Amino acid sequence: MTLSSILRRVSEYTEYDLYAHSEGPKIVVVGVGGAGCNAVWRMKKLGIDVPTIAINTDYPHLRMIDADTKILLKSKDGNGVGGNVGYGEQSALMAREKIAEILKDVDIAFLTAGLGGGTGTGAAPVIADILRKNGAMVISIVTLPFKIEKVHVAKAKDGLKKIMEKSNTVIVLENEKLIDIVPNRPLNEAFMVMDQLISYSIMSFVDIITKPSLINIDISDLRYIMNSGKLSTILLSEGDIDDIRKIVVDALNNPLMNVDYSTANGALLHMTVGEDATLSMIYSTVDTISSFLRENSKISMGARVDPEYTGKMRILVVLTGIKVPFVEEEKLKERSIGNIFEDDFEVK
Ligand SMILES: Nc1nc2c(ncn2[C@@H]2O[C@H](COP(=O)(O)OP(=O)(O)OP(=O)(O)O)[C@@H](O)[C@H]2O)c(=O)[nH]1
Ligand SMILES: [Mg+2]
Repeated sequence: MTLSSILRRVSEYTEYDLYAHSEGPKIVVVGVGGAGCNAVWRMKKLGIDVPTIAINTDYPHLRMIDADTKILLKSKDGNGVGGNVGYGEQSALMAREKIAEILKDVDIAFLTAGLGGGTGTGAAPVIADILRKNGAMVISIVTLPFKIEKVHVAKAKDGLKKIMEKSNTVIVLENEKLIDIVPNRPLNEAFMVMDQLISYSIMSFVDIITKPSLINIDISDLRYIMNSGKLSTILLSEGDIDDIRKIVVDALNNPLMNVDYSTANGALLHMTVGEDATLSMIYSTVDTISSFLRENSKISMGARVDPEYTGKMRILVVLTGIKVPFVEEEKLKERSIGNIFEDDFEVK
């Protein structure tokens, strides 16, 4: 992206644009299965301001959590489907019409599930399909199980393929990465870290779309980027504006996903900056990120001024078209995140 195109985008921004988009797209967050519902619950606690929908076959769990709408899918005893993906899929198919009715008129859906169990893995692709057929853009955010959850891993692999077929993009996060980040914490606390990340990412996304920006990312930008690659990852970081390179490096060094960037062909970059931000700062952030993408990659950017960010910058990057070893079934190339860190940034 060139400076002139950034300037063009800035000059295109008018009061009229704000007015024209004031109604905004209808966005919902849908959590499926135990992990998905937990993520939705966390977002509710954090004050997300778009409707939340929790879907599960597990009645006691669904009862316990907080969401704007809860959908109980049928299972034998109301206690989940015990890891049976076929039952999970069937339970959603049986409720197809009801789900379609509740999720009608949705423009953008964030669909989240922990892959590996029966309900999330089986039902989430069905729900994504319903949403797409209703005309919604579906951004799925899923977690992959720990390697030691052996049976779950195989189910997750199949589930991931299915959800990829039904979503505009699937953002994948690996539970395994939690071992590096919170090695000594009990499992439920480690899951909370993951849920927090999912929640924060979705809430940032919603923020990008719904709040007026200095440079807007609208639904068509989003559609453009989200259709550029089936698998995506989210990178998040913030820091002082005196060291923009560090902010970018920290984002690229995101420890929650082992990805191969070499195939990345699209990025959505959103920056939150203070009133002291300069155009050259924004330009250098965009430039650094785009240097990691292949030539002719699609990149869309937005920036928002928030007085709380004076002297600071927060970036959220959604990289699309990445490879994940789990899916590719090939060894992650040596050009891993860690190596990018050292080779390309010469961080001391
Ligand atoms: N991030 C996160 N992951 C979880 C949590 N609980 C379980 N997981 C992961 O998600 C996978 C699926 O678990 P659940 O979501 O509980 O399964 P389910 O979809 O409810 O399926 P059934 O219980 O078989 O009906 C597991 O293999 C774990 O790797 C959680 O609270 N947060
Ligand atoms: Mg469950």
